[in-house]
Amino acid sequence: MIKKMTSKMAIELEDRYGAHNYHPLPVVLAKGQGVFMWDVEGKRYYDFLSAYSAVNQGHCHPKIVNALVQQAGILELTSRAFYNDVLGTYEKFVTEYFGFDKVLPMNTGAEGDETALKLCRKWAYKVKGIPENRAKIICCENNFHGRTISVISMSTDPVARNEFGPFTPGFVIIPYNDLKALEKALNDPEIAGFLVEPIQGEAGVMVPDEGYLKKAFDLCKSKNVLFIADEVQTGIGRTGKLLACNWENIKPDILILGKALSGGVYPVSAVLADDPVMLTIKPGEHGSTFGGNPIAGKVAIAALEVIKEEKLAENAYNMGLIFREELKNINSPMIELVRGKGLLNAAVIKPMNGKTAWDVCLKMRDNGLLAKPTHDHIIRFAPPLIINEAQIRESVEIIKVSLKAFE
Ligand code: IF1
Repeated sequence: MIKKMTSKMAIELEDRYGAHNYHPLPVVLAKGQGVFMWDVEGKRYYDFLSAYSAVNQGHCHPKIVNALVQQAGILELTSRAFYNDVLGTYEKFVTEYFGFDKVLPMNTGAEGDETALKLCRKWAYKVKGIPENRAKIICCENNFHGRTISVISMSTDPVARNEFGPFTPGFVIIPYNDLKALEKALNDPEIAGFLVEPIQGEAGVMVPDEGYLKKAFDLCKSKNVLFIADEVQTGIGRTGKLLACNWENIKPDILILGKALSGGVYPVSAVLADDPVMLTIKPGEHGSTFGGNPIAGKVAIAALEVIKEEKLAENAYNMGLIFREELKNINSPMIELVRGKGLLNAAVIKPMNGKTAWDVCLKMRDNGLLAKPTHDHIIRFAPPLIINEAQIRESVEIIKVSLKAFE
């Protein structure tokens, strides 16, 4: 007889057999639907993490799940050694959707970032004329672009990088939201690209000054440097526009997407660029076994259609306004600051009576809402973009009651 899984059993199993590279909030989830998740004991929670913004369209969206199930029973994977009858349709769809000439399909965000770095270097040598092996890419302090060796070579977070060296050379790190620093760094003729998150997620939802991205873009253009936007977390409606770059009307030279490109149903990432950049990579120079597979194509088309059909960027914008206002209205002494854009939000928590952001998250869990602290004192609030006003208000009530418990 198989014993029914309990939270305790599931946690013990992960602890015993899984690598200890995570420290999850103690809650064991067994089901998701829309803005909710349920644990193995059947308790319901508002999901205010959305799998780090992958589940923008809501859990188990029927249209996206259906695309996955249908295609899985027809043709799952061919590799790119052959053509398949979905990829071209998806490539046409996604490039028209975002307004680029070409797409290079990958699977995870980190792979998308790696792809963008390679593309930028190729362009540097073939088009810009930087001497081979000399190209440099500017990135920002407190960035988060993933976990691979080259990506963590850009990191300034000791936890992400320490004892993983030696690192990939060729990165110049400048402060985020600092145009003077960018201008100075751009004076080096061997700079090929500037990689930036339009809002820094892992850093604690750091929203740059208005105009920063546009001015940074213009500075890059004046020096023939590629502006590379990592919208893995900020893209696909999350900040109240389809892309966070849309807030400042800029079209990056290279755009990296992941997470919600599949609605969280399947690992799908994409790198978009126009021909002068994208066509610098030739057959055999880059790829992936799974990138561009038929399931990913069908899933991504469905996930992107849902964003438009359900007007999720607009909803994220409207619900974000209400959420931030209501959160500020709580007037809790533990909330030092509320910031964000659309439904990518964070509260800076001031510890009280020895209770930290972690304790607040445990209390919110007990009261039926899941969120995760970052950097000890920040809590991210990022529900699926399908959330409605009544649900926002109920969620804020849960947050309020949870904070009051510590006063
Ligand atoms: C983890 C953070 C979020 C990303 C941006 C690329 C990637 C990510 C802007 C890589 C990934 C994740 C990964 C996740 C935690 C998470 C995260 F807290 F670390 F910063 F979302 F806020 N670019 N972000 O945010 O994408 O390879 O993971 O598909 O557990 O590491 P990936």
